[in-house]
Amino acid sequence: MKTETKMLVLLATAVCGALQAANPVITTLYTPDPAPVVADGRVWLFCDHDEDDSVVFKMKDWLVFSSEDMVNWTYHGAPLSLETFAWAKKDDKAWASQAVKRNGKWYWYICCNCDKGDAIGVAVADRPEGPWTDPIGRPLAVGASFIDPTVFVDDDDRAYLVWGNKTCQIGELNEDMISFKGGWREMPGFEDEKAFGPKLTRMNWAHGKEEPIVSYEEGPWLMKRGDTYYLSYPAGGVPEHMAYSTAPSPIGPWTYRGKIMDLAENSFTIHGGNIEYKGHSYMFYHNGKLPNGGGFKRSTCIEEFTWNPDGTIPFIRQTREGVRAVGTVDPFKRVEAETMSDSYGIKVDRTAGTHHWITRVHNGDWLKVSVVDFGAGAARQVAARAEKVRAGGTIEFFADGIGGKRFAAVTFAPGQSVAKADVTEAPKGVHDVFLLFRGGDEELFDLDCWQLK
Ligand code: FUB
Repeated sequence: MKTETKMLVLLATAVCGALQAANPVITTLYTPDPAPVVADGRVWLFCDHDEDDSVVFKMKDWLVFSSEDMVNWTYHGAPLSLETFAWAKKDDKAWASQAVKRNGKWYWYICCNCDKGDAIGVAVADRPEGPWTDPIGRPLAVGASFIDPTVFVDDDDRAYLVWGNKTCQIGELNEDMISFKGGWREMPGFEDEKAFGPKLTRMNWAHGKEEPIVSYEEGPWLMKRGDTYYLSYPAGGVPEHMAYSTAPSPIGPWTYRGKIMDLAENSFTIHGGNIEYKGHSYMFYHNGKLPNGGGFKRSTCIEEFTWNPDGTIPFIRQTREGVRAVGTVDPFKRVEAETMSDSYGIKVDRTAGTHHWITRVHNGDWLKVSVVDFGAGAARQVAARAEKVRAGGTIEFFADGIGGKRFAAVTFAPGQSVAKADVTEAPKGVHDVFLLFRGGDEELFDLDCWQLK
């Protein structure tokens, strides 16, 4: 396709992109099995990572993002991988995880394979971006179908880990968060239909007959609201929907409460959990709706919901629109290039550490930062910093959509790491901002950040 024609197609895509769905919320990588946690005034999103070329589960590392407004997410890298755990098989099974902050330290519970089978591991860090280390040098628990750990610290400071596929195991953690008080056991009542829902039937080929099997599949999420404990989980066999049970204690007795969500679009799994943030309730889950997505290339989505007056969880509809912003972005402070609500064409670096940037930037690619607050319209200059300039190129800044108001354009010549330009007709108030990348056919630059003055 000729460059000008390609530009027209991409501009049309970008304009539609501005008006369209906010789900999935991360567009630069595949982000399955989202595990959100609120800490230090932000929502931290821990997830695993389907590789771009996955055709079966191909997962090597775990990712971290955060947000203060629920629509723009900042990438904090891939600080944890199978390499972190010396005992982990390096067989692409870096599956679902959850992290929690306790007594100033972060604990990230993951699952993968070890020589003896399915294993749950734990890593510890001082901050979500890491560095993360393995504090025990061995798995925390090993057993058949030991996957998908969820961690919960109760009001009385007792902490629990729950996990399992077609089994649901619970163990109380010691205060150190890296050992169990007395081992673990199957969740009481796990086989009871009143506790975990009507059973399904499955063909037992060895015995040549159908047998009943629990509806609970995997991916538990344990939380508490008031005096009630909630365990939500993918259920119904595969493809999975999301269901939940409630109990007066973390070990039951559980009562099955029904379906929370239908099957995820374009994905045979669904997996997630809920949080409260800035007075809103959110359910995180994944689907396969990112371009080229599918059952092995899944992406984090978010829906807001309102608890029923009786404390039950409503049925939550999956939407393309996602959630509304609960904050704004201040462009007069450094805005990381890897902070965005949507994008086209670009990727992010795949490193650990605290410094990150966007990569694979080509002519016609773009990113969107939502709800940017320009204040009274005093912006005079925009400055951008490149992590690495390749062929060089221009960033055009638009308010409210590509083809909307172009208020600045900065150009990086090869070898130039900072580019500045005057703002023409500074926008006032809150707008979505688009950064459109222009240049030749080569890769243009890796972008680190931008800021208004
Ligand atoms: O992401 C790999 C596996 O798929 C997870 O561990 C399961 O919960 C399912 O989402």
